[in-house]
Amino acid sequence: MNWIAKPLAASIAPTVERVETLIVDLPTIRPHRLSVTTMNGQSLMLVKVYCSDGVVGIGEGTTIGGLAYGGESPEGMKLAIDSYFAPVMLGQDAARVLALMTRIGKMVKENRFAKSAVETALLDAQGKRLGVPISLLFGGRQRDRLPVAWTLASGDTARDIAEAERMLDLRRHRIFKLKIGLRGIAEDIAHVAAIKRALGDRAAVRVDVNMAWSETEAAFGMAALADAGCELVEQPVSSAAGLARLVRRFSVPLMADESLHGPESAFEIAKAGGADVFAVKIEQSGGLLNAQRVAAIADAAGIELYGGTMLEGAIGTIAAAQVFSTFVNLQWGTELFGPLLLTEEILATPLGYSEFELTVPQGPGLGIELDEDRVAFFARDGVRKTISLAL
Ligand code: MUC
Ligand code: MG
Repeated sequence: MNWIAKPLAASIAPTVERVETLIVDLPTIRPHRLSVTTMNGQSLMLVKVYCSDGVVGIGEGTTIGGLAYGGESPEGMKLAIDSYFAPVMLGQDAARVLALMTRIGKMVKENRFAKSAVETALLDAQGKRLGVPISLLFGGRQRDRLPVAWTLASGDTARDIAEAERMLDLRRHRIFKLKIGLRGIAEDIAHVAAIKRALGDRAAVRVDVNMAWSETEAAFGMAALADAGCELVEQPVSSAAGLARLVRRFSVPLMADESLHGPESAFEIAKAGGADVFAVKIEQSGGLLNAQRVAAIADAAGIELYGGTMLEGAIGTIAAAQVFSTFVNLQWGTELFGPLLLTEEILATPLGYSEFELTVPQGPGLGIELDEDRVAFFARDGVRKTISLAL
């Protein structure tokens, strides 16, 4: 008897037949204020990869406030995929995801967010083809449910406290990340302290400064935040060297976010001992495969892990959840709450948030299904329907 499974014959390998992109604009439940922008809506760049075996994979790319956060925008991703990714993907073996991403990487130097969207679609297709969730393609899950933090970013202390209380009552979140850096430091510290005082031991309070502080401001801020009961400070300054100096000076854990751009930067930060925690994001990493590499570098360097978000909708959120579920260590949980910030559902079955956690779907690929009528309804048709710009 022949015990060796036959490899897929080259002649029947599924190939990429068509790549389609669209932008979907969805409003947010309230203005979301960060130091870099205020979001009133989110634009999802969706990509569909149609394969010769009839399988269709979907992926998503988002940014925060258009170009306010980094070099890519949903519109730019769409343009890059239509003009530069699709031509090198057509006719290629869709099942060899790593090889295809390497091929794309030779033609497209940067564009990590667009790469993440396309890779998600290829992995979704491959999982559907094999009848397994994406997590299984990454070595299998360590966990089926992920703790999910919520970001308080209304800009108003009383409103943030009320929002946190509601989340605790709903048993949806008990870790809160406060967006600070827009106001003066003293005002921000008072805001954090008031929220921590109101929530006490019922919830964890963390902050994200989104690079708004200078190093001297951060030195003052870190000490005051520790006194206020803040347990984690995310990217207070922009420079990686500044972050490394702050790590040495303060005991409150420091998390790298914006300075983390995939495996190479993870390695540089790790070498410099430049962070206590990495906020791993599939888009910032350049895809799920790179996110797993970032996690491996963190593990090797003794850096702890947190599953971050670019406020993706359901597709990007579940793509991240699939790979985060496989991380050996995920000491700080995740913030995969993006779909909950949006007023509209675009899935046939909404995601499962309960008991402070998100359930990672079990179905093939991403394990989710789009409600195509709703997607078509919210698809951008010429002009964008939500505004994200307000300083
Ligand atoms: C960031 O900088 O972490 C994540 C949550 C949120 O509210 O904004 C993002 C981006
Ligand atoms: Mg951040």
